[in-house]
Amino acid sequence: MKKIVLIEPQSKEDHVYKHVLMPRLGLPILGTQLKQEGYQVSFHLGKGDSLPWSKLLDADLVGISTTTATCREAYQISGLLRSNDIPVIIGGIHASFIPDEAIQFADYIVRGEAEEYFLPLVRALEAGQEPEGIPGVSYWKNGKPVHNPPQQAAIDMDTLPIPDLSMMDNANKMLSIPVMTSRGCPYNCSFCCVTKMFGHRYRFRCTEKVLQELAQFPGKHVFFSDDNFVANTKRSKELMREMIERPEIKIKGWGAQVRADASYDDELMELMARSGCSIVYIGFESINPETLKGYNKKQSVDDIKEAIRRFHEYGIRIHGMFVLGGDGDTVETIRETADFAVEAKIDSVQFMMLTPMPGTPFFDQLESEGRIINYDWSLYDGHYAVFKPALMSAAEMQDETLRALKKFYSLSNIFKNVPVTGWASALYRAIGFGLTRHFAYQSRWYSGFLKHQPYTSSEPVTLFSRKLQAPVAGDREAEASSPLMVSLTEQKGILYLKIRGIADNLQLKELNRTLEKALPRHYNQLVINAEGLRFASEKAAAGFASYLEKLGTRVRRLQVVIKAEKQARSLLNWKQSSRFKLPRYELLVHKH
Ligand code: B12
Ligand code: SF4
Repeated sequence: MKKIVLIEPQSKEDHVYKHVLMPRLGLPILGTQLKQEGYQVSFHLGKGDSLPWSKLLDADLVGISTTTATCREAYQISGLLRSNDIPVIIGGIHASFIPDEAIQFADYIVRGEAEEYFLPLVRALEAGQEPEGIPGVSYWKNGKPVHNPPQQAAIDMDTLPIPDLSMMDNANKMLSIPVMTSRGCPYNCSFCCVTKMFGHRYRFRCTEKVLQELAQFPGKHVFFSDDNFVANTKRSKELMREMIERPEIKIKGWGAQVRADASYDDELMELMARSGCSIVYIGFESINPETLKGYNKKQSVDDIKEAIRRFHEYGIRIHGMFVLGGDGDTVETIRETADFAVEAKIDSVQFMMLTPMPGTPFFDQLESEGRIINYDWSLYDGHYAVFKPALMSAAEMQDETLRALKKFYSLSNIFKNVPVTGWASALYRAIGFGLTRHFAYQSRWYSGFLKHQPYTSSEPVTLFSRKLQAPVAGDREAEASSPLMVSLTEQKGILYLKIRGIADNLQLKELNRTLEKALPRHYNQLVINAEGLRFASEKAAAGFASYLEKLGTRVRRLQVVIKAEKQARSLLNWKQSSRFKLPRYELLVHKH
């Protein structure tokens, strides 16, 4: 098992951050560990279509990272690889919280922090052993998923290698280099899944090691990929002092996520400015005190105002991050937030919609209240209203948030605050002007979906159940076929189509005609369970594959569940094409 390929998939949905080339550091760290043990490792960041498929199909093992918004892309890639007998391990924050879902698409899952368990898992697989006893690993046994108990202790940060980013194919194109100095967060905001994944205890790498890593990037801008870079002010000050004093640290500047209350510490602010901090990303979250309380943010609106004033005083730009849609928020709150951001002269903002991320108490609460209206994980990136807010409709939240973004990134506001924010900020706002309009155009389908979406039942509802076309006597292909049993149900906004029987081309045509009429106009996800479907001929299999392609243009998310590997291969003509164009559907291969 020498050739290991690691993939961080990007979402297909349009998204402001998808234009930012920067990996999360989990896979680069795990890849470095493997490299140090003599494995041949490559790391790729991108959408399925952009990946080097010839390399992927030549791998002995593939590891894929997930967040909630990118898990579907991960599942699609995994399905295609597994149908070619390439073992796949999935890890990352989403798989850690919903392992029962993720394991359906993988051979193995590693839950939680993986640095102590990935290598042992790879070694066990090489030796043909079951990963029994490796903490945090999920795998298949006798057709059932087994979840080993989770790891007990958090990883010791000083045992981690410096991630070797050279294994990433387009590393030199990164405008900002990610460097992680800490994990964990002592706070407990209701919408955030970080503490469940990395814990409350704030752990950090020793200053020496961080400096060693920083010394690799002269002339580059660095982004500290910590959740709260200055949660321990003593160590942050020590690090910044060294960054100022050490001649080998020649980075161009840096940015990091910090809390608003960091601005109250004068010495810290002074050191941040002197060590090259050019921008801070602050979770302001809301200007509605009730919402701040509901989020358990432990921050007041005055803290926000003071932070803006003081960071500007020290010449540091502010990217203000707001989460709209708390139970105390109305349409007015969203409008007022846009006005506040303009008036307070924040350099740039992100107005995200509150999103119930799996693993958070907020997700559990909304789930139990039946308020989640869309379970398409690819929309869980803060750009889409996926639940029913308390004091407005989901469609209002969607439209108003976009309007607020357009207001902040308006032509007038690009230039309005230049005397305070400077030209660099104006440039960001100008980019934001383009991105928000592009996003508004790309996402207009979702607004329509929210206004019309009629199906949200929590129990399955049968929309139709039918027997399709009996075999025609005298036709050889039809004689090999049997009636197709087709049923369409809906649950939680997802349509499930189950097809059983042996299909010939005539029946497939009939299926096409029936679905044309039966499928509702406004829906987002269709799951076709074809586990019980067989084909009367190769021609029929090819016909079904092209039918799925066609359907994939009508449905935003199409998932096809199949059982036999042979059946999977007959569907997969994608591999033959010279340009690896992936199918428009996700393949869920039930191997076990
Ligand atoms: C840096 C960062 C960014 C960067 C780079 C993003 C990127 N490439 O995804 C930027 C600023 C661009 C960004 C943007 C966004 N981000 Co961001 N980001 C982070 C942050 C702060 C650090 C990431 C990191 O390096 N973590 C440290 C490494 C070590 O962790 P890791 O990669 O998860 O890996 C460990 C384990 O998960 C596991 N593992 C991971 N993958 C695999 C794979 C295998 C095979 C195995 C065995 C193990 C394994 O082992 C690793 C080592 O222990 C995290 C918070 C966090 N603490 O993780 C948020 C976070 C990942 N972001 C988040 C979000 C929501 C976003 C956005 C949607 C924007 C937004 N609304 O704010 C966008 C989406 C970006 C995208 N590409 O889709 C959420 C994701 C939540 C979720 N459940 O999906 C997080 C967790 C923040 C939060 N507070 O909730 N982000
Ligand atoms: S939002 Fe930030 S401060 Fe709140 S728990 Fe998450 S990482 Fe910590």
